[in-house]
Amino acid sequence: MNLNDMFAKQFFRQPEMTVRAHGRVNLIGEHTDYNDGFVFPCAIDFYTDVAVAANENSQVSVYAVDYDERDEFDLREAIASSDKQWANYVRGVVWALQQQGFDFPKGFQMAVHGNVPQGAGLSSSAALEVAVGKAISQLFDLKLENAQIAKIGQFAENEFVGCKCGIMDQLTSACGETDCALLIDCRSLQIQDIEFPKHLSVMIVHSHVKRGLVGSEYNTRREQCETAAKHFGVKALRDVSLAEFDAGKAGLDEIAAKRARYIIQENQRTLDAAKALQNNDIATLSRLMAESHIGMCDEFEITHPAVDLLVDLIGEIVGERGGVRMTGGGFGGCVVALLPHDLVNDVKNHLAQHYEKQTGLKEEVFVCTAHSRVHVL
Ligand code: GAF
Repeated sequence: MNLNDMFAKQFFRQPEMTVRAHGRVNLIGEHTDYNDGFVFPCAIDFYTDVAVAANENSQVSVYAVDYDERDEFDLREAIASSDKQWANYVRGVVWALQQQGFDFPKGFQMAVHGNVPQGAGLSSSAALEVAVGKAISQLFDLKLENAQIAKIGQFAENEFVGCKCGIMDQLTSACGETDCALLIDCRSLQIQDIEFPKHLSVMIVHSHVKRGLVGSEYNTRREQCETAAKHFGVKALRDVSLAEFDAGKAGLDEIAAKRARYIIQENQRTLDAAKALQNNDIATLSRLMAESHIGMCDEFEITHPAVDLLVDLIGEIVGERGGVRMTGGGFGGCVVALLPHDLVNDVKNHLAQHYEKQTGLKEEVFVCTAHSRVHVL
């Protein structure tokens, strides 16, 4: 049954429109977004769809097809957290719009369905936030720009859900470009689209490591970065060069110093990697992605042994003909590899031979292409 039919079954009418927003994978530039730095993601094949229709009253009713659950709230009352986690992304966006003065007079009915793997670090929550923001904007003619919708989604996640994430995931979902990776300046929100070389595949491999403590560890990393920025007397670590870091690190807490060094280097690597991809200089890209992974492992301390193993196994096949590293917030989740199409099967076979044997976990491989921004279907 398609989403329109599911909507009709729940609400006894047809939706006015359906909006689609994609998940994302980040090629390089991890945890740099909330340091006002650079990231280099693309939107991927997986998406969240929301079908909506306006109500005549102030009631909001949301049906999650994938959980077979329904959430209801009234716009005339203060919006509180729900005990259903998925519902908080919808409530959070409505709350964020209200907080920012976008009042809409009527409620709505909504059906949600997504296929972004959950808990994989591929931004299922950002895709939901962006789809909901776009749908409300279209439904009530709020005329929000896509970048504004991304910011509303981030605000919802920071202040309503409680994860102090940066802007990367929402902005990628809101502003993706077909066949391109986006070099995003997370301070100015300027985006440069860089086309993938035709001979490369984007491979994502899910480690299936159960991610625990992601939220709290994520927020801790952010605090450590902020402590370091304060030490250097700057707004964000984006404003510190490696030379300034080396000259001024005395007195900074050892852990915060490790985190800061990683961020400062990762920012530069991201800029260099975007240039390398643009110039089809895959050997350089390969080196930068490898250095990024080592930084995430040793200095930022967000990888996991099973994820490190995936990176090693893929690296054994790909060598300098492609790059591989963990992607996303960390503590499990996925690795991303850029590799020539003709190596895809070799990598799959190599992983099938070794990963499960050594970890007891089964890898899951997705080969993706870069997709376009949030849109009405
Ligand atoms: C998560 C966050 F939501 C992003 O903002 C970003 O910080 C990422 O982790 C790490 O690069 O996806």
